[in-house]
Order: sequence, then C-alpha cells, then structure tokens
Amino acid sequence: MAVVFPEGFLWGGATAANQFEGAWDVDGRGPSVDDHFMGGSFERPREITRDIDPNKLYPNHDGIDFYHHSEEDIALFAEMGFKVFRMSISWSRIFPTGEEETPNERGLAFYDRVFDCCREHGIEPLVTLSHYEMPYHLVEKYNGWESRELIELFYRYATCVIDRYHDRVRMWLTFNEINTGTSALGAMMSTGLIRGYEGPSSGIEVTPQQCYQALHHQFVASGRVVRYAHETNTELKMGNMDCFILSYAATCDPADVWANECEMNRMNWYCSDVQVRGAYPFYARRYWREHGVELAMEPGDLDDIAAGKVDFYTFSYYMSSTVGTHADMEMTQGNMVFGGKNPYLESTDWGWQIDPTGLRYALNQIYARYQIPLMVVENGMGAYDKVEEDGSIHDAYRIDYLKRHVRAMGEAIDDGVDLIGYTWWGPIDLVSAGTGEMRKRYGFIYVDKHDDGTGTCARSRKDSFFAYQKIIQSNGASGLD
Ligand code: BGP
Repeated sequence: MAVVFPEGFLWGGATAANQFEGAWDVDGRGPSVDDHFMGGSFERPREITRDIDPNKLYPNHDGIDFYHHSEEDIALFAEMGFKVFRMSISWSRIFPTGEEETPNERGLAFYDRVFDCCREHGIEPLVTLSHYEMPYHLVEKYNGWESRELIELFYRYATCVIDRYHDRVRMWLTFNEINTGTSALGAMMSTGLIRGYEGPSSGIEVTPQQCYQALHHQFVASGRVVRYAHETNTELKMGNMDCFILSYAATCDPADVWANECEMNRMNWYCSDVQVRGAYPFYARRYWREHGVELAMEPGDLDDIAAGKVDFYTFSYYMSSTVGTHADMEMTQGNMVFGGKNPYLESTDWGWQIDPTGLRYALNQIYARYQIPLMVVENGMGAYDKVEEDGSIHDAYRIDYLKRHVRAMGEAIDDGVDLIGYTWWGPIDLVSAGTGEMRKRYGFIYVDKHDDGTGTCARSRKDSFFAYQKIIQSNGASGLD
C-alpha cells in the first residue's frame, strides 16, 4: 500500500549556525564555544584550545559560508520543494559576549535577510535558539550552564530574537538535543562545561552533579522562554528537541531488559518528560540519589518548568544501539553516545547503525507517551562522496537511507502517530559536529570545501537532490521504490 502523508506535511532540511554560517568574526560577532574546537576524525577526537591559535585550523570559523551564500542556498532548498527550513541563530552574533545590554544590530539584520528570503520562497523557518553553542565568554566566566547566571542571559537573548522575528518565525525550539548534556561531548558543546579543558589529555572530568545542575538551569530557561513566546504571540509554537538514541535490550535476559529501561529513562525520557509534562519524572529522584546529584533550586523554578510546557515534540534520529549487562558485548558509537552493536543492522562508514524500523518504533513510543504532535527534525547519513569527472555525484547510499526512513515514517503515520514534519540533517554539506570533518557529508547539495580548509565553496546538486525533490513534490506518494 502507498504511504500517505497528511496534507501540509512539513518536508525540509535542518542546519545549525555554528556548522555552516562561517563568518565567525564578521559584523560584530563574538567567538562562540565551537570556534575553539579544532577538526578531528573518526579516530581522533576534536581538541579545544582556550585561545584561538592563528596557526591552527578551526573548521567552524568558515563553515560553508552560508553567511555569504544564504540567498543561493535558500533558492536551492526551494527548488527541492522545502516547506520548512530548520536553522539556528548564533547567540554570539546577537550578543557577542552574552553580557551586553543591547544586541548587535548587524547580527540581527543578517537574520532579517534570511527570514525574508525564506518567506519569499514560501519556506517556513523553524528556529533553534541554541544549537550546540554559546558565547565563549560565558564558558570562561561562568563555566557555561553550570552557573545560574546563564538563565537570565539566555532569556535576554531569546526574548530579543522572539520580539524581533515573531511575525516571520512561528516555530521555535529552545535547546538542540538537550539530553546530550549528560554525555561528554554534549557537556562541552551544549552546556559549555569546559572551563580549564585543554584537550583530551587534560584530565578534566565533568560530574553528574554538574551535568544535571546545568540541565536544570536549561529547563528553567526553556520554561521561561516558552511562556514568554506564548504571551507574546499566541500563534507561536514552541518545541523541545531531543537526541533520540533508541536502544534495545541486548538479550531477553530480564537483567538486560531492566538495564535498557533505565538507559531509556536516563537518555531519552528524562529531558522530554520535564519539557513536555512540565515536571521532573518519578524515576529522577532515585537516579539523582544514586549518582550523588543534589540539585540547587530556587523558589519558582518548578513553576517556570510547569508553565513552560512545549507544544510539540521534536527529535533527531540517526541510529539505534543495544544495552545489556553481559561482559562479552561488542560496542559501537555515534557522536554523542556509545552503545552495543546489533548484529541485525548495517552501519555507516562512521559506525552509526542504520535502523529505519527503529524510527517507526521510536515514533510510536514517543507518541504513546506524550500524545502531542511530533516532528523528526534531524535524520541523515554521513558518508564519503565521490565527485565524478563531469562533476556529478551518485550517492545511491544516501537515497536508500532517505527512502527507508521516509517509508518508516509513513508506516508510523498509518499506525496513528501525529507526525507533522521531517527535516533531513544537513541538506547541504556542512561541518560535522562530532568530528569537525567536511568529508563526512550529509548533503543533497555538495559544497566544494575540504578538511584542510581549501575549496571554492561552490554548490552543486547530487543525485539525492532530485530524489528528495520527487518525494516532496508527490508528498511522499512516489519516489520511494
Ligand atoms: C546531531 C547534531 C547535529 C549534527 C548531527 C550529525 O547530534 O544535532 O548538529 O551534526 O548530529 O552529527 P555529526 O555532525 O557528528 O555527524
């Protein structure tokens, strides 16, 4: 039976300012945390330097220069038929250190141009307020979200951009993959807990106390911003954003099943239970106790969380893993998490296990739990692409990944899930968050930019560009064979 997507389904693509804008020091922008990350690879983690060393390469500084290609890129998205374009605002473009009293007008003007251009093409912007970044000054001064000060500073930034753009941007997400704040890389990128970190050998360790305290501050900030948005314009829709790392019990040993249940609570449900239901979940207290977490809260924090429930649930989905208690488990990894290998699944060149059925399963699980509209705001495949002599790129592997995941979404919709949209991660090649590489490509649009910083930044269409175009044009009714 053909897959039927609802009328008005939001097809599109997703990006993040720090990974594609470039222009890191242009028009008054301040350095953000990502500007201190050097490039790495699958084998070699990215290193952070406290000072920017002019002799080193920081891939996020140039990104793919969307800053100077925005009109061309949005036109290409429109050519594919995008209904929605997910992007983030760079906080340090608006408040360069995060502590200014007034915003940087030149930064605001850039996003005016971007949103106007989207509107001209009939594309709805979906904006993430914080996608793995914050002004670097806040890391040095406050150790990021460990400090309560960040709540007010983020609120100042978020309310400023909501005031400026709410007539053109109706859909907002507060924090990208907020749940990765409990992982090592997420603690650096998402919550900025890296004061004193000088590279993998520096020995700085982040404790559960720091991670969960930082998350608490983000929950309060998110709650206040959601409430502000709802009061400012009743048409605004506010979402959470979780990295859904679906895991299966490695065996049917009840000990494995229970271990997986605990991991699903910790990794996948903890943050969304707070942001969707407006309260900490029942299992949190035992977890905190057993991990030495004692949250410092102020009066009103829980009210802010309760008043800031989101309107729709969004998530990224790339892979699944397994969880078990047996010593002989073979492990694999993504960018933010590690997990067990699943013998029934194939993996990408970076070891991410491909599991379209897992997407259907995840959508059903999430919808059963929350019963609010869902949106897949990241899904995609990082791969090496070969450019043929005539410039064409035949990325059949990416098309296959796309089709299988779209079919899985169609099944979930048929199951009864209220799924409202899908934004492919990296519709245009951009810098990898996990490794800082360019050669780990996700795009339907190729960008001539390389790991050594060379390249013209010229854009071209891969085969997948036309495959996605066909799917969108038929609203998922064809192009999936
Ligand atoms: C998610 C992030 C994105 C993106 C994506 C792909 O975790 O939200 O920013 O980068 O993963 O990951 P990577 O770039 O590490 O391949």
